[in-house]
Amino acid sequence: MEHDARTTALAAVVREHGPAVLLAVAAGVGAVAGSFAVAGRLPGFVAAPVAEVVVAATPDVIIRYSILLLGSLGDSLAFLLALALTALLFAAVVWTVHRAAAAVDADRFDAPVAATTLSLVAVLLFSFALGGDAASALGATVGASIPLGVATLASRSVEPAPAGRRAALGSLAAAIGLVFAGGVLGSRRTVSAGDADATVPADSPEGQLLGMARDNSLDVEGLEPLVSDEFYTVDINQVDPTPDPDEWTLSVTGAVEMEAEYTYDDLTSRDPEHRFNTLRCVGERLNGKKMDNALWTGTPLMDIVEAANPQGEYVMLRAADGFFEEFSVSALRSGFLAYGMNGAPLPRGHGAPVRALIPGHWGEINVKWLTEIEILDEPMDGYWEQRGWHGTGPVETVAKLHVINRLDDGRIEVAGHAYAGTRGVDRVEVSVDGGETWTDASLSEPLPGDDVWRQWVHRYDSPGTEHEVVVRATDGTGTLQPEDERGSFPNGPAGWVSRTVNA
Ligand SMILES: Nc1nc2c(c(=O)[nH]1)N[C@H]1C(S)=C(S)[C@@H](COP(=O)(O)O)O[C@H]1N2
Ligand SMILES: [Mo]
Repeated sequence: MEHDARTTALAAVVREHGPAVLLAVAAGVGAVAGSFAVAGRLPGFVAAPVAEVVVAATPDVIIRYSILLLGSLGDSLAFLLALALTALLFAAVVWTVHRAAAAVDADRFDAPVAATTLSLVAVLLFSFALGGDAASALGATVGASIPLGVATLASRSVEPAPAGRRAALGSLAAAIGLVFAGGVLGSRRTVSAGDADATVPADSPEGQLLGMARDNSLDVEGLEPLVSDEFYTVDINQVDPTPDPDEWTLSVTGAVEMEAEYTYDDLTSRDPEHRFNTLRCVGERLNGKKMDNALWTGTPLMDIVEAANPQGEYVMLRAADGFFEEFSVSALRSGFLAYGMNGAPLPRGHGAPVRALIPGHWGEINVKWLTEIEILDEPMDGYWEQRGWHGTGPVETVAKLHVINRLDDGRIEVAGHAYAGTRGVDRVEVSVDGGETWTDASLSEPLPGDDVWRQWVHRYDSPGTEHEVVVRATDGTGTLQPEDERGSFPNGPAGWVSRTVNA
């Protein structure tokens, strides 16, 4: 029967080519793991350019939801896809070389060894072409050589065929081992996003302000302090750029009387200022965790903007990762250029060497890895606005409910953070009966600054049954946080946070 014949033919193909393909895939996986072990999640990693292509090729509707809404899950999916594609690219290189080598007369030289050597040379060249980084390319080559070496040895001692089943399975096992080893090594290399650092001298200006933030933080089990322990990140790319501060410049261009260019030294040689500033992502859930506060060190943007004498009312901030956001020059004037965070140099994940901080606005216009300030005559869409979001305006007022503790004396303790941008938070009220009656929560002492969150806490006797706790904030202008619920897209989440508490 024709169908059977086809199945048999397919089986024959699998028998003939299956081991070679498996071997090539194992080598590809080894190459990616080896490069990661050396380079970490940095631009030299062989999967970095592939990740860029993945993001560029992803339709805007998916980007719209995946980065801001799915957040780290969307990030991980795109990164995994990039890793898999990179491994397959290397597999294709190895397979092609092996095929070519097999076509050569095997009697005249040691075919498996020649094929392995040739494919390793190809892996070295290909990974250098991808990552542009010699160490990472060597890592990839060593990574690929292990599964290939295992296969060569296995095929010589066990089977005559160059890529027998046993050889292929051995190489696959080697590749899996490499993924674990490379994963551990590479994660260590990847510079952390940079979190609150305890080694800042207590008597430095930063140390004193961080000390004040510690002192003002409410003593509530499980509540994040006023300077976040872990500051969230949101990025359009899988692998962050790493501009060299010595070569980095910030240019002021467009509708200005005087275009200008500043070096890292130009900015850091000015008298440093330290500001608390809270950021919140427009794409987060209402009671989400993409809202954090840090102490930033840098210089006000005002002087730089004025020196250029802007002729337009709009500005586009552009960054080294291809990100760009537009807003008004008046908001830019109160902005800040930050090169330090929590007493340490600005971490890579938060935009080193220099990022913008624009008080009171959603996180997205706080452009990281800033390279250009372009003054515009006409408004233009930024990166997220091109994808349907409206996240360049002032933040909504929010009171979050992140902590529910049962105290030893039987009472219930609820707590969280409240934030209202430059309007400030004056009051947080809590209802423990689903919104019927309201009580004032205690607030943390305010920190200095125009754009800083506060913590709130409320303790009460349990009603003995399941009940609904609702929180709402009032901002510094006396305006109560609107009750109507709204999802994140496109203007950012709104509404009162409520959570069910079991007695
Ligand atoms: N260059 C650049 N700047 C950026 C982004 C980005 O992807 N690239 N993300 C923006 C978004 S959506 C937010 S919410 C904030 C988050 O800053 P963080 O990562 O330091 O928390 O950075 C903004 N600045
Ligand atoms: Mo964001």
